[in-house]
Amino acid sequence: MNLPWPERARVGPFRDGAFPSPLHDQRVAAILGVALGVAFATCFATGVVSHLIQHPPGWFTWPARPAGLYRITQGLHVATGIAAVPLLLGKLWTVYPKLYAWPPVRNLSHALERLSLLLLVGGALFMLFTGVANIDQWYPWPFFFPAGHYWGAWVTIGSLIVHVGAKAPVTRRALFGGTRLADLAADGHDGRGAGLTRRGFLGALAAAAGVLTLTTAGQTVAPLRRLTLLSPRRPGIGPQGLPVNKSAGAAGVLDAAWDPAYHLEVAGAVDRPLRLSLGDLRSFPQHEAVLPIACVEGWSASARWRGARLRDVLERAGARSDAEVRVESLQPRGRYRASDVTHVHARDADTLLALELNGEPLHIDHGYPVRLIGPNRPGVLQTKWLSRLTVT
Ligand SMILES: Nc1nc2c(c(=O)[nH]1)N[C@H]1C(S)=C(S)[C@@H](COP(=O)(O)O)O[C@H]1N2
Ligand SMILES: [Mo]
Repeated sequence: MNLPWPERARVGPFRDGAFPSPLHDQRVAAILGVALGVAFATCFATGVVSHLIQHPPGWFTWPARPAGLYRITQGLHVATGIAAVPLLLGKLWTVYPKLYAWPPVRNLSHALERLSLLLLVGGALFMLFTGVANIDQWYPWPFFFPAGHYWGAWVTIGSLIVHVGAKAPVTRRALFGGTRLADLAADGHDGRGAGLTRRGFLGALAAAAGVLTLTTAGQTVAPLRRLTLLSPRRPGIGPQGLPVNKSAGAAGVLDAAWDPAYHLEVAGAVDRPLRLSLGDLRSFPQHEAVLPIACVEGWSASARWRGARLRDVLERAGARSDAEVRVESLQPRGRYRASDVTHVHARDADTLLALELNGEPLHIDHGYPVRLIGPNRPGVLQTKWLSRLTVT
């Protein structure tokens, strides 16, 4: 044989017909692409909302009502991310023969497209891996998870938009031109014998996504509780019927929290700085509210909280009516030892300095002596073991 060099290089997977499965086709790729597009868009939007709530720029105000809104947006974030795992793996398997396309690079725009796919595939795998690992509180990387996950999201969504733009005509043709969906089962076999049909392949991926979603949603949706095989925290399991993310021992607050001389300081932009004992806090009108803890990791659980209203305490101290508050914990170190309360949440009748949970004094792991709990705040902002309120 006397083939010119480039043709002689076509060995192994570069050969024509190296990938005979009829599942490596544009229609399967297009259907999975649309499903992934919807999942990633929902995951991105809900993720950005969560980021904005935790780092609010001037133009953004997150409302205090409905009280369970964050539980829904963050539940969706985690559910769509998890459903995307089997969809992405299926899609990558469907299209991976294109890695061996011949010639490897046709022209400049083809080269750029292949390069952008590197960002898209790398970004998507990075987002799903870091997200799932975070749910398990496993951090096998040197960077701070929220920052890496946040910037990774922009890279991924940017290259996804480029990809959707580049593939729109092919996708439209694959989905609406020629063969109907009903033909899928029939034309899955091409005479080469055994193997999944296209419908069987897509059905298996959809089932995998569905099972993963159901077994994860149980950490938020009470009727699905018994199905939560994969989620590390289950609503209803933990002291006082509520899961705990950070225990008092792990936070290093045991001595300070049990100290009989405990006081909550109220300071900053107030007319009358206060030093409130537990007895003082109990002498405020006690208010009860049913509010969820909705963790960024996707689990959530409702509970009945009781304590002094934050706004009553602020009023006693003579704070302005539009005051914002930084709440700090007895916890000496750690990123989540403090949080900010916007004026919308500080004025809300259900934002409490909670002393009781489900009819009993707070368990030490739930924030005894006092924790903050407010409607529609991410769990990470529901600071436990309060030591100080600074009004700004
Ligand atoms: N001081 C302090 N408060 C904290 C945390 C923390 O690490 N330190 N973790 C937060 C997170 S991430 C969540 S989800 C909730 C969990 O509340 P729970 O343990 O009472 O269920 O508490 C929040 N309050
Ligand atoms: Mo959390």
